Order: sequence, then structure tokens, then C-alpha cells
Amino acid sequence: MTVQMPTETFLASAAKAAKVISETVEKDGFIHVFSHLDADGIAAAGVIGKALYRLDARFRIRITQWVDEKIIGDIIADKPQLVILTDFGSGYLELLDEKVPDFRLLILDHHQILGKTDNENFMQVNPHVHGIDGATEVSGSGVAYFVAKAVNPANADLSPIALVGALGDMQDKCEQRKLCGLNELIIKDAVVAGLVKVEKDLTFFGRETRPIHRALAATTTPFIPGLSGEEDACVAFLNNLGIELKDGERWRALRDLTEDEKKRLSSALAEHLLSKGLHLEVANLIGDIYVLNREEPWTPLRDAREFAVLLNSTGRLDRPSLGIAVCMGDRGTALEEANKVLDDYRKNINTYLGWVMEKPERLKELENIYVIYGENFINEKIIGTISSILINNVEHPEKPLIAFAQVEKEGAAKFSARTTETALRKGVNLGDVMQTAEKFGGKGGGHNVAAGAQVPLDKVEDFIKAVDELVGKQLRGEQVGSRDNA
Ligand SMILES: [Mn+2]
Repeated sequence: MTVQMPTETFLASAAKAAKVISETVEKDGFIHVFSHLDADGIAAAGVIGKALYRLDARFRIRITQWVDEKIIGDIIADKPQLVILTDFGSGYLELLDEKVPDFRLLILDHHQILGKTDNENFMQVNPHVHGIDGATEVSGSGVAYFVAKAVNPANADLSPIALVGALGDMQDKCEQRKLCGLNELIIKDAVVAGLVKVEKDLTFFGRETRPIHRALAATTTPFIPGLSGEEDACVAFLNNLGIELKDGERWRALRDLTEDEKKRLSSALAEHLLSKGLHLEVANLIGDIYVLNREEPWTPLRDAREFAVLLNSTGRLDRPSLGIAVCMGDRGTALEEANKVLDDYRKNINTYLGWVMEKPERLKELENIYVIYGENFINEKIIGTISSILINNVEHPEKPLIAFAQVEKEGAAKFSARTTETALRKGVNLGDVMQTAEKFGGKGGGHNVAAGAQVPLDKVEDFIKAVDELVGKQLRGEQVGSRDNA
């Protein structure tokens, strides 16, 4: 008897899913693709979209924030022969089984699995089924990539897009911001195909292509208040440090800086953040950089992390089709438009972060968590980005951060929760914690490291209190949640 390794059984399930896709296309079946609206979801939709396009399939792609009644309604109305859910779905098995049990459904997801179904029309490719960590080892676009590659090995050229998705989901959690696990297989494909180079440096966007002040201004992970998005301020900041911007006539890029200059720069940044009341490990500024070397220098597509921000911006600002088109290869109008959306998005984030920092009651520290009160000022679709940014800057890294925005017309508050490695190691699992929204008439779930929830507006304070308590329990090593197999 041979014992199969997790990677093998995972890849075998991707191959099965690929077969379902190919068979549907052979019968000229109509395919509905639904995907999540963050960078990873858009990348996943781009990967599957391109694979279907190459098969000459009949298909349609929709991007949404949740698996909800709208999706169910679409499926029932249009009766596709196959439904593919990417980057979400595993948290909604019972809902789907209840509402659309007779449809052929393919779930390509990496979120924790909630509930059970033995419906034979449903097939799921999810790393958690195989004991692989979906929070850090493979993303939704990565799962989609393995399926696409099983459909046709030529789809290996979509590997950079899968890396972009993984970085969008902040899966670079291995030592020095490396991607690891199944993501490493994807990197290998991308490097072998000559599409990606991996380098180590300060993780500013455009280390070899942008003048240093512009690289600094373009960087959003970490977000640096007063510098991110503000080129003039970056010029002044670098001047103050005595770092020359030009070498003769030529702009200097990050790769041109001496080791000493880089050291000065990173400690000055740490100090700058501290002066804004934010903390940052200098080590977090240095790491693996994934360069898409076939992309034009100076564009946001050149650096995989920045590419992810561009995709995220199209999703968050209601233009996800631009992001999908870019993933599928459009370097014309769609890219041009997406660049404008990215600009707007950076401005929005600046505004929101400035707003949060303006008054202490907007970022509160409780016993076990931080809470950002976004009120109805912060856009609910951007609340996740804000929490992702600020979790890197909190004073006590063992405390997770939850942020919420109020959506008056839905009578609900939408929460986004993030945590650090430190808290994970101490046993925090936000996916389990957010699930407690159900007790307050809402819903929630996600990953151990990043999760979301929505609850009715009048239950916000109760929910926050419950989350604070649950995280406290997890930090003390107590079991939380009702899930049996996630
Ligand atoms: Mn994802």
C-alpha cells in the first residue's frame, strides 16, 4: 500500500475538476463563473477565464463579495450546465446544497470548509481537504491555476497571475516574506517559463524600475502615512536622509542604493511610523520580491505585489472586469483604465487612514483585540484593505484587529478581521471567531489569519464584546467554535 502525500491528492482532485470542465465544454455547456472581489478572487477569475477562453468555451464571469442570494438567483434563472466558484464557496456548502442542489458545481477555494454535503453534483478542490494550509500555502487563484494547468499544460503561463493572487491574500508569511507550500510549485513554473524573477530587497514596488522616491510613494504594504501616495513628501524624506535621488542625469532606483543607505532608509521608516503612532518590524520591510520580467518597467504589473494592489483596487471600486481583463492579457484600454482606478484607490486609502488616525476613539484597544470604528465613513469594500494595512502597524502584535463599516441601507455592519503571525502561533483562529456572528443574527467565517463577518447594526457592540472574549479564550489555549473538520 502506498501512502499518498497531500500534494499528490490535492493535484489529483485538481485533475478531476479539470475533467469536469473539459467534458462540459465538449458538450458545449454554458459555464457560470463566480469569484470573490479581492485581488485573489479576480486573479482566480482571470486564470479560469483564460483557460475557458482557450477552450473556446461558452462562459460568463461575475464578481461578488459574498456567496449570496444574488448568485443563487442567477444560477436558478440561467440554468448553466456548470457553475464554477473560485476563491469562495467552501464556507457555503450547506446553503448551496439547500438552494441549488441539482446544479453541477465546482468549488475552487482555499477558505476553511464549513458544513458538509454529500451531494454528488458538487465537487470541491480545497487544500484543507488534504491537510494543506489554505491560509498560507495556496490561494484561490493558486487552486484555480492547478485546475487550469490540469486542463492544459500550456496554461502554465498563467502562473504569474496565481502568484499575484497569493500575494494579494498576503500569503508571503514564510521567513522574509517568502511564499511557500504549493505556492512554491507555482513559482517554479513561473521561473522555468522565464516569466518571473525572485529577488531579495526592501519590498518597495518597482525596485529596479522606479526612481527611489516614486517606489517609496507607490508602496502600500506597509502603508506609510505621510509617504505612501505622496511623491513630494518622499523626495523630502530621502533628502533629509542624505540619499541622492540621481546619479548624474540618471534617477537612482532602489537597487542602486548602497547597503548603508538601505539601512538608514529602513530605520528612518521605522522611526517615521513610530512617530505616527504605528509600529513596524524593520525586518518586515525586507523580503522576496517577485518581478514579472515580461511586463513593461514602470507599470504596476512589473512587481507582483503591486499587481495585486491594482487588481484589488478594480474589485473594491466596482470595476472588477478591468482586473480580469488585465489578468487575461489585456495591456491596452483595460490596463489604462485600471491604472486610473488604482490612483483613486490609493487616494481613498490615504483618506481613510488619515481619518482613522485623526481621533483615538476610531481605533480602540480592548483587552484582546483592536477595533476600528469605520462608521459610515469607510467604504465597506475597502474595510478589509484598511485592516490588512493596520494589522502590520499595531503596538501589540498578539492582538488581532477587527474593523467594521456600517452599511445603513442593509442595516448591517461589515467586519473584517486580521491577525499577525504572533497571534496565530498563540492559537488565534479568526475564521472560528468570526463564525460567532451567527449568534447575533449575522454570518461570518474565513481563514485563521483573515476573516470577515456581517451583523445587524444593533448587535455591533455585543458582537465586538463576544469577539474580544473568544480571542481571549483562544489566547489562553481554550477551544472555540463548533467546526469539526476545518
Ligand atoms: Mn483568497
